[in-house]
Amino acid sequence: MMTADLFADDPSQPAQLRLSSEAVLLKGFALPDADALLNDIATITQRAPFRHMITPGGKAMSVATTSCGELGWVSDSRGYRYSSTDPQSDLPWPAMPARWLDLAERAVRVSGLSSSGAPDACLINRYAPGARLSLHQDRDERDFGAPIISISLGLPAVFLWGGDKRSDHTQTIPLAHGDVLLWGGVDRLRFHGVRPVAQGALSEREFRFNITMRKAA
Ligand code: MD6
Ligand code: FE
Repeated sequence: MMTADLFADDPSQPAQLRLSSEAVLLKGFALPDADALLNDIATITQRAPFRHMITPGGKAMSVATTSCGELGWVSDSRGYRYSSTDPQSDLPWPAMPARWLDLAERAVRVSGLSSSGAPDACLINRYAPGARLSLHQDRDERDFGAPIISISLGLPAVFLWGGDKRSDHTQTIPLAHGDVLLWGGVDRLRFHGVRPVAQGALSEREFRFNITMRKAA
């Protein structure tokens, strides 16, 4: 059950919704930074372009992916892992912008979740209409003590929030431009995914972007 915890006496504060005991959705929390975040993505992807990684099963992901930070998440025929270099260029990933680390710190503080430290890895996803992410757990990190911090930008999406087992019931959570979702602690290994992103209206943005910061090492 999702419970709304509105800051009733301060209408300037966005809503905070608790999905589970240690999973929190901060509606619109990144809105003031959204244009700057999209500009940062444009800069990062000049050096580390979006690409459709191949899963260990041999299929190209529908989501286009890149990374920034000390470690980047990569997938190929050998599996999923973190790498300090971009396998496409053999160069280090672009640095995580200070603005992103600041936003992560503020989101963790506002959410009240505990954290073993600042993120050192950041995955950037680009969803064209139709792109999706099947149910999975984030378990390639060495440290599960820090929450996953997920920022949604652009086209809206439906996030699937499952349990500790793949077969557990999933809730559907609408994610809009500027929303920040965090999950840690006892909820750190929850199954989650993204439904196929719907086509936007003609005037709307072309893509959904997702920035996911983690502490991987
Ligand atoms: C999202 N991405 O794009 C959420 N997790 O909204 C993920 O959950 C994710 O894209 C692990 C590895 C790659 C991912
Ligand atoms: Fe994930």
